Amino acid sequence: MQKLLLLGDEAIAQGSLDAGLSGMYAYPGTPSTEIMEYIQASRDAVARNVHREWSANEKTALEAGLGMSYAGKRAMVAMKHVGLNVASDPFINSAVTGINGGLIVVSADDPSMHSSQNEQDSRFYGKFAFVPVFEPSNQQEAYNMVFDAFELSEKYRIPVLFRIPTRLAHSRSAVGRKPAEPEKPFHLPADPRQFVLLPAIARRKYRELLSTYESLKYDNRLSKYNIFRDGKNRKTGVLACGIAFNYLMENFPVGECDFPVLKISAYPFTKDIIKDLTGRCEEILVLEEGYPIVEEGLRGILDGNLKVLGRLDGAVPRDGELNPAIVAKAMGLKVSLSFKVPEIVKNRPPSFCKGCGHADTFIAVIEALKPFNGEGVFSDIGCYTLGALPPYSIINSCVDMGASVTMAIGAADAGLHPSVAVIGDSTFTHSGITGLLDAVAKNSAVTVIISDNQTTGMTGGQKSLADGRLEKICEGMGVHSDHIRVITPLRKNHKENVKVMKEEFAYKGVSVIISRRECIQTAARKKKAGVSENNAKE
Ligand SMILES: Cc1ncc(C[n+]2csc(CCOP(=O)(O)OP(=O)(O)O)c2C)c(N)n1
Repeated sequence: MQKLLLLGDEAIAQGSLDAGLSGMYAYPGTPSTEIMEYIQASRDAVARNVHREWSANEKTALEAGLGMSYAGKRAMVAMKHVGLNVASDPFINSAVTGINGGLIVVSADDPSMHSSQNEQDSRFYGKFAFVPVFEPSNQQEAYNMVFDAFELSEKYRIPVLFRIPTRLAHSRSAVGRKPAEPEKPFHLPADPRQFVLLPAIARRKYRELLSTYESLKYDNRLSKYNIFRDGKNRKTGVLACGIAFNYLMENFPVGECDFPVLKISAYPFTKDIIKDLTGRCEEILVLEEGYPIVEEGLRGILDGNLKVLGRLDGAVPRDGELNPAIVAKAMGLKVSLSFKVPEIVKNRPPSFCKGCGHADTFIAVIEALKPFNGEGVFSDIGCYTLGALPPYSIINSCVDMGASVTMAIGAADAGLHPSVAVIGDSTFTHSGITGLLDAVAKNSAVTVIISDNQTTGMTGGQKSLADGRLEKICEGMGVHSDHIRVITPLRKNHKENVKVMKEEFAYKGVSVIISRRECIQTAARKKKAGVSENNAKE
């Protein structure tokens, strides 16, 4: 058996390729990005011509994945947890239509919000959509689960959700590979109306979905990942979900854990499996990364007859990421912090890279706003959000992808002038475009500054879909060409850039300023790649 040293993200990617994947669809977002990047770099994927292009956003990615499934092929879709909010409409409805070729949706959660706006728990979406959820506890399990997930998906004709947290996505472990499976042949759905959610069809399909969700609990492809291990110490039974099981076991590097432990890595599960714990223990400690979803359910089932410890009673912190030390404390074990964090990896405040075009854009915005209210701008999510920090402190909002444009519209409606949005090129194509259409349709008095560094910088420099097309997109959407201005954010152009901004801020209609300079990180990477290519040719 070949073994590879893989990140959790890469284990899922490799598993999908070995399980006969035909199409990968994703929008970048930490900690999920490496799934697509691994497939894009895979020689096997290139040789097989597995589809592996970035999508405009998570919703378009999921819908394209569903389309590939419609055609009978296996597809995978990946995103960060908040991306599932964007994709939630097709996600929930795809459970009702059902699938044809196997469909896996990977949602990578970010407890403790290392690089996210919230720490929502994707398992919630599984229950919400009546979709089975796999929550691997380690990289090998993640790899193995992909095979079961595709089979389960095809057997029950249902999409399957994978939930992984940052630590699993971004840590490496040896993963043994299984024999590779061929891709599924192209075949259209037997029922031509399967994907037509007219109310009469949807009602029938929804009832089918509810009954499928019940049957799933008994399928071995899910239940084999929920494992009970008995222990002599019967006072406390531990129910550990996904990676929390790994954190638990890290407290027992030598010898066995002597508490009875129920590991949960797949949902839904039957109430019966809980009896292994409730039947022999005085209290149950629930360890789960994210929301107290299982804990809440357990408190309901047990009706106060058994003590339940977890996030809801403070045995475990209510928010934030778990780790082996938190688990040890909750269990009354000795907490051994054996690793000292070296100086070099200590927290450093984030800042713009030296020579970043976003910084020069903000310096111009600050000056151009002075004669007006000078109150700042609506911003969006990307490297440019650092404009919220000193010495700039010019950003008043960062809510969700695309919200800068639409919040600026609402504030303009309320009388704010100038109402200015700052958005990156990738965020603009993700979900700023539709907001701009609103602005054009209503002739809102807003200025949208697209800080175009020609890449998706924040997530590592993925392709930006609007590259070379921004002016045409804005014009095509109805922004008057007189009010589509292109500037180059360099110190030497500062005066001219401030002048352009002042003119557009004064205008009482829709204007777009494209402030374009390539991301210096991407430029450096390209240069390096070019150099090594030249060297290779010599
Ligand atoms: C719904 C959603 N999807 C993905 C992300 C992750 N993410 C944050 S910013 C960003 C894109 C940034 O690219 P761009 O707007 O071009 O700005 P840059 O970082 O290049 O300055 C992404 C993908 C997110 N926060 N929310």
